[in-house]
Amino acid sequence: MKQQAPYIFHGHDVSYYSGKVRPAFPQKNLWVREVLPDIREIKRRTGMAMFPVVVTPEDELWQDTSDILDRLEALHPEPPLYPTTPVQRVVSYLMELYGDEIGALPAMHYRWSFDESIEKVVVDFSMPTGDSEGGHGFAKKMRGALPFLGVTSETIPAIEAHTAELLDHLSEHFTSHRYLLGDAMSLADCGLMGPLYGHLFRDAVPSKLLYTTAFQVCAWIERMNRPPRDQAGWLPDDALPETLRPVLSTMADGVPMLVAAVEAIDAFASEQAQTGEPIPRGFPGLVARYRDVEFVGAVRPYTLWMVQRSLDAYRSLTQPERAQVDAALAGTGWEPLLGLEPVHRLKRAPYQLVWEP
Ligand SMILES: N[C@@H](CCC(=O)N[C@@H](CS)C(=O)NCC(=O)O)C(=O)O
Repeated sequence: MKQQAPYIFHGHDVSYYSGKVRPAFPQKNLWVREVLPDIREIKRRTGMAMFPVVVTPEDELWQDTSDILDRLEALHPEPPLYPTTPVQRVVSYLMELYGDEIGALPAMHYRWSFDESIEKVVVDFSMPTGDSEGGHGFAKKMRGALPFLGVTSETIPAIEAHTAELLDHLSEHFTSHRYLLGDAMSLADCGLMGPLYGHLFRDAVPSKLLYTTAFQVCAWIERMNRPPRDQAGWLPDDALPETLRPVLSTMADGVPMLVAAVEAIDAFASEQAQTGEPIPRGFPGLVARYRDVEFVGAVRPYTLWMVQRSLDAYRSLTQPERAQVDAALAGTGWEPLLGLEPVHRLKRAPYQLVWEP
């Protein structure tokens, strides 16, 4: 589709979810203009003070990174970000799910548990407005919120061990492949940029960790933001790179949380749907295993909407295709997620989550 005007991308360098969408524009050779989020305008148009958003040349407003990527793919299918073969397609959605829902744990910890990271990010937040005090209130609120996000003295060792292991496996992988599925960017890479770019690569404490222990991951981040034109494609025959299995296994540290969240949302749904009230963004009560510790945090109904994306991709397959996916993921720890059968279903209409009848 030929563009008459640029896409307007409301994003921020140190924003988690902006990092996920930004690479899609150069990858698809689209004309884009990035602006700082106009929160008042976003709230006026969507009811939600949440970014990134994209305003199209036709003045439609797209909110939510998964929705944004789906729409870009539908309108500009070449080069594709979404594989159509069973294994690579399901794995892409699972990695997007990891990036959106589980990668937030290390991202929040490394940004808000360390004075050094806070000092830098407060400046990063304040620069666009020129109000040097502006970011301090937010920083204080976020630091105070860490226990509610599940970042506590009990879970921090597990979060750090998870991060170190993930960076090791990714470094190994990117030594022989330029992207997660081979030699072209995919939805999986975009999803992983959420935690890795805005937080881990840009914040003071984790950026040192990346620079000193994960050079190949830094090189991938650079490729994502400035994608080279000579990408050759994903591995042939729907294969997964050998080096991706350990990455998937470490990512599966988050599977018990996702399963517990879906079960809790399902249990909460029947009564909540009767009330006719808007669906709350979160409620307490998530308890799950995370590596060798017990994780206690909030249940967010949005998690079900994200999990549905992977389940829909898996369930739309034929039986033999599902068997291929099962074989590829066997032993990685993702099996319980694909086995979920939530009774309730959420949709976005157009910006808020509502139960599907
Ligand atoms: N699920 C949303 C999450 C977006 C999100 O949480 N964005 C952050 C900035 S990176 C935000 O606006 N947070 C404000 C809030 O949560 O109220 C997406 O994928 O777009």
